[in-house]
Amino acid sequence: MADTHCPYCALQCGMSLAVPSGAAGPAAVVSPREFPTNRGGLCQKGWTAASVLGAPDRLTTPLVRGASGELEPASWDEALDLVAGRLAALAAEHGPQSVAVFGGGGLTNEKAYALGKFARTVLRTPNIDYNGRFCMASAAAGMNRAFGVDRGLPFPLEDLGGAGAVLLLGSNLAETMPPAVQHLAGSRERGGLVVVDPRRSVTARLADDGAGIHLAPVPGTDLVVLLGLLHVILAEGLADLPYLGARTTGFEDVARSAAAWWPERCEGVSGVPADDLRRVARLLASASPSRGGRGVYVLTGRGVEQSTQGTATVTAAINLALALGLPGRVGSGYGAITGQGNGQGGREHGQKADQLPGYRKIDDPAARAHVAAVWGVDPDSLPGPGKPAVELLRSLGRRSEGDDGPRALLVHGSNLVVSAPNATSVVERLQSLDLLVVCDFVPSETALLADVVLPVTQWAEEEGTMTSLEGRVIRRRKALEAPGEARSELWILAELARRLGSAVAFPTDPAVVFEELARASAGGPADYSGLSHARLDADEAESGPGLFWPVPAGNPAGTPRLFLERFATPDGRARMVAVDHAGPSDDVRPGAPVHLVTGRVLQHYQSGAQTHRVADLERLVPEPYVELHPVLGFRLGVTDGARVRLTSARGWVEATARWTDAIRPDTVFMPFHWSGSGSVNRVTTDATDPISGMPEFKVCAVDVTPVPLEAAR
Ligand SMILES: Nc1nc2c(c(=O)[nH]1)N[C@H]1C(S)=C(S)[C@@H](COP(=O)(O)OP(=O)(O)OC[C@H]3O[C@@H](n4cnc5c(=O)[nH]c(N)nc54)[C@H](O)[C@@H]3O)O[C@H]1N2
Ligand SMILES: Nc1nc2c(c(=O)[nH]1)N[C@H]1C(S)=C(S)[C@@H](COP(=O)(O)OP(=O)(O)OC[C@H]3O[C@@H](n4cnc5c(=O)[nH]c(N)nc54)[C@H](O)[C@@H]3O)O[C@H]1N2
Ligand code: SF4
Ligand SMILES: [Mo]
Repeated sequence: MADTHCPYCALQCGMSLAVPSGAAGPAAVVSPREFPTNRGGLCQKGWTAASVLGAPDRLTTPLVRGASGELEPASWDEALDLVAGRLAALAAEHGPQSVAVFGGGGLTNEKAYALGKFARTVLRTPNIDYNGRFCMASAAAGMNRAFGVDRGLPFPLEDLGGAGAVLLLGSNLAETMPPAVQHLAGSRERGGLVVVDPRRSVTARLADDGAGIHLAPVPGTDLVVLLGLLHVILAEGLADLPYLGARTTGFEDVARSAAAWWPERCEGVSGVPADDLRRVARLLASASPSRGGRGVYVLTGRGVEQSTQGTATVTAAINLALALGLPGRVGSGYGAITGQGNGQGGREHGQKADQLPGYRKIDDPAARAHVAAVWGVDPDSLPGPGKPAVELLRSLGRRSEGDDGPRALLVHGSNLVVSAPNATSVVERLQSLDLLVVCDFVPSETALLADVVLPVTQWAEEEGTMTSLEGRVIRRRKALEAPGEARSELWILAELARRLGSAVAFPTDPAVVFEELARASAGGPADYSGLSHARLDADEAESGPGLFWPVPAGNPAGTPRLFLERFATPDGRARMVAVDHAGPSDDVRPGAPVHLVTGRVLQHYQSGAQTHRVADLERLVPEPYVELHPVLGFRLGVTDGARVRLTSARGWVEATARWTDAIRPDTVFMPFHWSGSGSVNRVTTDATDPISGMPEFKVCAVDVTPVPLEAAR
């Protein structure tokens, strides 16, 4: 029996794994465990998580593309010698930047750290980024700018329970983190849950029956909704002026920018009735601490962040929270709901293009000196910042004057072919590489394109740490042996480093890697220096709920709530920044008259690489689908259950139409969990937010057409 956490999302539900004696590994039995985020609850993905480990097509040996063009089993020596030899040759001929690395927010802290270190010290390439750019980059940019630090929830999730009101923008928590819904019970009882989503999602329905209010804006117009709410707060004298004076800068500019967005003007752009905006603004104000309320939380999810104005929208949400005097007060605050299992820790320890461990900036001379000393290298040997993910992917294999894109890519923990925006062009870029190496534990669509596939251990087969959506550092524990020859990435990176002649040490024991990570993070914003596996184990044995960073060596209790005294900015005040609405990059137009929004469904996880291999989940949601309103269906001749095609400027996708009145009639919704002709990322845009580099997954313009019966398979 091992106490561990679910392998999937950032809620990191506590669970125990038992392996019946005599049974093979995947027969492990999951049982929920008391942990503050899930309190004994699990979703269907968590319950069935162990079965993926025994998937019939689990990768158990390295694969190398042979002369026949097929991937064929190879020994570890053959595969690693081949990879190291080709990486060395490319670097010698074209320079170190000719090799690129793509990481993932599902990797443990130890693996993410080792990957960043490997890129900077062995490959010496600036070209490393990761799938968190698709996920948390806008929230991170907005929080860093306003608060000087980015911890998704700067308070324990349980704090939500006491609030009078929760404003949830672009998050479908009831499907993406079901056990977290219990933390909304308090605000629902008090009639204070406000959900903003163009769909009447499962989460939006939680606001029915007097539990709160659902606002359904035109996709991509949340910034206007937020400016309208701020306008009402200011116009009706509901702002917390003493707090604004004592704890913020920039309020005057922000107030001026909101003055131009009176509710009726907002209604014209967002479609949200002006009276609803007033009602919500008053509800939030009456629950806010300055008016004697129980407290308010403003929370954002991918629905508002995966946008070319994602950072601006997060900034507007933070401005609203600051105007109400919420951040840095017990019982109130602003937070962004981190997505991937280690989406928080994965964005702290150096797999981000501009980052060194401890959430340090790679262009900061003091940070370079500190981390280089831990790694035993010359600070001047460390590369500078690289390109954010979408730009990096676009540059792969590109050859033109003055533009020599990477020729090799190592992928660790992402299934780009399905999950990257404008995916058809990503496949073209991957195919133009001299060498594609994919580490995975199942043959994902991306692995199937690779020249070399390296089988890894995952989750219940390894020790490590993860950092939950609240910045709580927790232990992942090994319960079973990995099948066949699957090896940990820590070992793979060490073996490649050795073959590439590096003198830098790459320990393979996760506890030792963590010790080094802790030293490298010391003094940085995400300081783990007071932590070790032993300390985390001891804390859990005393039924401590994990430790929240920063945990500097001098403050071993950790920091559940940030900003209570000051923000992490030079002057200690939160920075308010005026922002304005520009609209999506790909707005509806003749030829593409319908908004397409994308997202998730409870039973499937991300690219589906894992959940499509779980029979129970596959049975519940067996095929890709598109949600549309019957009014739109009638108008376009797309009946319920028929096959429908969505066409954008990038390409087309086909799926089964599902009629529902839970969506705006000018909008269709499609989850992104499928590959091939059902992969919605064939039509999404790869336009990005100018500050965060985050792609605009959530909104694009499509033409919606029925697929004639004879053409539909
Ligand atoms: N079942 C399941 N759970 C998951 C995951 C998964 O793949 N499957 N992935 C995990 C990860 S990595 C992440 S990042 C989280 C994501 O968690 P969420 O952010 O909750 O998930 P999404 O479904 O992507 O988007 C949320 C909502 O945004 C809405 N939306 C779309 N466009 C707009 C808009 O313009 N404005 C507003 N206000 N809303 C809009 C969609 O209708 C959708 O209901 O989930 C995590 N949990
Ligand atoms: N249209 C649209 N597209 C989206 C989104 C959206 O809302 N709409 N959301 C975006 C978001 S928020 C995210 S987070 C991305 C996620 O999309 P991806 O980055 O594709 O995420 P996963 O499908 O989880 O892929 C992770 C892969 O890593 C493997 N893996 C798991 N553990 C390990 C490990 O320890 N080591 C290695 N080497 N491999 C491992 C898994 O088997 C899987 O193949 O998708 C983005 N794409
Ligand atoms: S909510 Fe997330 S962490 Fe919890 S069981 Fe489901 S997928 Fe796992
Ligand atoms: Mo994500």
